Amino acid sequence: MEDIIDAIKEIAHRIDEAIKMEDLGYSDSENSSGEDQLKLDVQSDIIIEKVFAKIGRVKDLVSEEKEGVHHLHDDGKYTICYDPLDGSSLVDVNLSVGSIFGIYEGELRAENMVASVYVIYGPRIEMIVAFRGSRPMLYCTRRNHFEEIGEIVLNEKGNQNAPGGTQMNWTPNHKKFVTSLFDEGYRLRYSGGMVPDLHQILLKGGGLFSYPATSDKPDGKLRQLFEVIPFALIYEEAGGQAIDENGNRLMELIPSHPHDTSPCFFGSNYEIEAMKKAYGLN
Ligand code: FDP
Repeated sequence: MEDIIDAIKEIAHRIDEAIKMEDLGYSDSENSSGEDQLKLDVQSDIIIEKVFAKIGRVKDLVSEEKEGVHHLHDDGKYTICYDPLDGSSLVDVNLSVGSIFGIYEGELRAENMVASVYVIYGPRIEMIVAFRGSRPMLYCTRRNHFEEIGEIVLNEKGNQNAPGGTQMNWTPNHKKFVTSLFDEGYRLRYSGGMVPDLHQILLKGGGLFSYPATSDKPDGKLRQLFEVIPFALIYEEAGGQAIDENGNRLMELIPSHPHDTSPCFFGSNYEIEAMKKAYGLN
């Protein structure tokens, strides 16, 4: 797996350079979810494809920006599902964005994910790597090299609340629950980028990120393979929980289409238990 992690480090440097040097405007195309693509989305996708093409153990690639599977190596072992530039609507206002990678062995379902990695492009590049069964590890770049910083462990309870989706489309029950956390003293921390928002909660010890079912998006917005399942592994391995609105573990998801979405709740134990209670799940 070291070759794949090294490849992601190379990708991170190249995408970071593209963010800093290249045109931030829109391309003429849409991705497979019907969203306008930035030139940077397309370019990041090409960077990733080129770097993984050199790694024999990568069998297939599935990109959030494209329909279908891109086959690389017949005798490869892993399928990598990735979102090349998550939160790309934040690029033009110069907020942090990220890349997310889910590494699967076998069929594309959560239980077959063996490792998950995300990169955050902020003032510095940082990366979190999680292998199934061990604590996620934080890496930061210094002088252009990734240095291992340490394991990430969530506290039992945090103080941050990152509630996604448009409030007028929330259910009354969800609204009540989000308000109840603020009434307990939770602080609003929501940039609109899944990577920086979940990263902040992980590094500051805990809290809740939610993207619920809404009246306009009954299946949520965030994609299972590229966003939801990779973060579910990281949150569980950090000692937290990741569930859907019925209380099912997101690590049990079986996507029926690569671009399926799911409502999702990621957090430390206290907030997830509070959510289950508010949703009448226990
Ligand atoms: P974006 O549309 O900018 O790509 O991946 C989708 C995403 O960003 C997430 O990064 C982010 O958490 C979410 O959408 C934000 O959606 P809302 O604006 O609906 O809260």
